[in-house]
Amino acid sequence: MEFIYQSGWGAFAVMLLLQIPFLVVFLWVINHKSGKGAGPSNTSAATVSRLKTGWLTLAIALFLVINLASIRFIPAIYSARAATSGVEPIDVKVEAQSWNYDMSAQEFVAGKPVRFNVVSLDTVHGFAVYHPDGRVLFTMMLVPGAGTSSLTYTFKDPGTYKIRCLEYCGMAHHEMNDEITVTAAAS
Ligand SMILES: [Cu+2]
Repeated sequence: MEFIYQSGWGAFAVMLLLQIPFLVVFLWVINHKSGKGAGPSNTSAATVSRLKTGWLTLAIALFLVINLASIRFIPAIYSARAATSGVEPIDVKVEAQSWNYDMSAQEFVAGKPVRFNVVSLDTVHGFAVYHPDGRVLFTMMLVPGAGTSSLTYTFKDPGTYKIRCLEYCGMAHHEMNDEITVTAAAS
């Protein structure tokens, strides 16, 4: 059971379990409730059936292509890939506490995987890392008592990365931020 709560694949499996019954009902309805009579339309049942199969195939193909093409952007997936790339990640300990972060290191080198081991000491906090251009690279939700969450990330670009809490955590939540610096890899 722990697998379901503690890994990205667990969440993925639960999502599939929720979607499969929905898909079965959806397919049953469109197969039983449509194309029974021509109704106001003059299109023959055979043509409707052909069109329906075509559209469904297209929709399923699009669904698969978009999902497979975007799977590498899922944090659990790129974290797992970075963790298994063979390069030993640099471990960083992060303690989140209202309303700041205590980090064991804040300077990293581009291209080297960094494993953030993050824990909340008091209430629910977030740990979101922003690229220098403003994009959110990833965010972690930290639940007190749930232990340490780890995510491995490999920074590509040198620069100053902002860290912000994205879980409302009280009066000074808006001031809960920090920075890390990524320097270019020595060539
Ligand atoms: Cu916060």
